Amino acid sequence: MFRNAIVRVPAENFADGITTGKLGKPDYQIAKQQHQAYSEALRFCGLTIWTLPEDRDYPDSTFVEDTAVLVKDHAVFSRPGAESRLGEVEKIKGRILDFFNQSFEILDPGTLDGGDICEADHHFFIGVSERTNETGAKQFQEIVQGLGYTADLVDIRGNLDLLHLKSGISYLGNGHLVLIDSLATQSAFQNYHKIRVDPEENYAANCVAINDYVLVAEGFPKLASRLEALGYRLISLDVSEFQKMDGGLSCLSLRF
Ligand code: CIR
Repeated sequence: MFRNAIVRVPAENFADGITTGKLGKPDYQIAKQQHQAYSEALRFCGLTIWTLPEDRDYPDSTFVEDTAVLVKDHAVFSRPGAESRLGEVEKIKGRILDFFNQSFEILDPGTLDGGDICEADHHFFIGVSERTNETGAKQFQEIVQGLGYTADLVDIRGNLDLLHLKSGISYLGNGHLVLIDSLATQSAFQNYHKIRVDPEENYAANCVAINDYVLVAEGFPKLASRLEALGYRLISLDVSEFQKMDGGLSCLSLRF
C-alpha cells in the first residue's frame, strides 16, 4: 500500500532539460496542466501529495524519481548519471528525510538514476544503463541485499532507445511484468508472467501500479486492453509534454 507521493512542479525552463526525443519542444502551460492532472490521479489512488516548488536551477527536476529510491523505511539517495542533474539530490533530500530517518547514498564513482530501479516484491531489478554505471548498480545491490532483498543487474546498454530500465518494464504485482520485446529475452525476467507491449506502443511500458489502480499513458490502446483483460483498473493520463523530454509516468513521483 502506498500512502504518500512527492512531486515537483515543472520549472518554466523545463524545455531546457535533456532530451534525445524528436517530438518537438514541450509546451510549458500544457506540461503544468498535465502535471496537475497527474497529482490529482495520485490523490484519487488514495495518496497524500507533497508538492515541491519549481526549481529553475534544474530543468529536469520534475523527474523526481531519479533522485532517490525508497525501500521500506530507508531512503537511498541516488547519484544521477547526467552531470546537469547531480545537484537535484541535495535539493530534495530534506523533504525525503522528513519521512525517512535512515538513509544510504550512492557514492562517487558510482552513478545511479532512480528510473533504473524496478522493485518487484522482495526483489530489485537494477538497470545498468547510460546513466547507472556498474559501480552504482553494485552499490545499490549491496544496500538492498543488506535490507533482506534479492537483486539482479540487468544490462540495458545495448537497448539504445531505452533511457532507463523502467522506460521498458513495469512491475504490477502478482508476478506480472509489463515489458517491451527487446527485454523479453533477458534471463532476469524468465520467471515472470510477461505482459508484452507492441513495438509501436513501447512508450506505454512505463506504467505505475498504485494501490487498486494502474496509471497508464493515454493513447496506447493495445496495452490498455491487455491490462483490462487481466482485471486491472486503469487511469489513463496524457503525459505528451513529458514524453518530449524522455520522461514517463513513473519518473514524475516518488511513492511510498
Ligand atoms: C533526463 O534525461 O534525465 C530527463 N529529461 C528525463 C528523465 C526521465 N526519468 C525517468 O524516466 N525516470
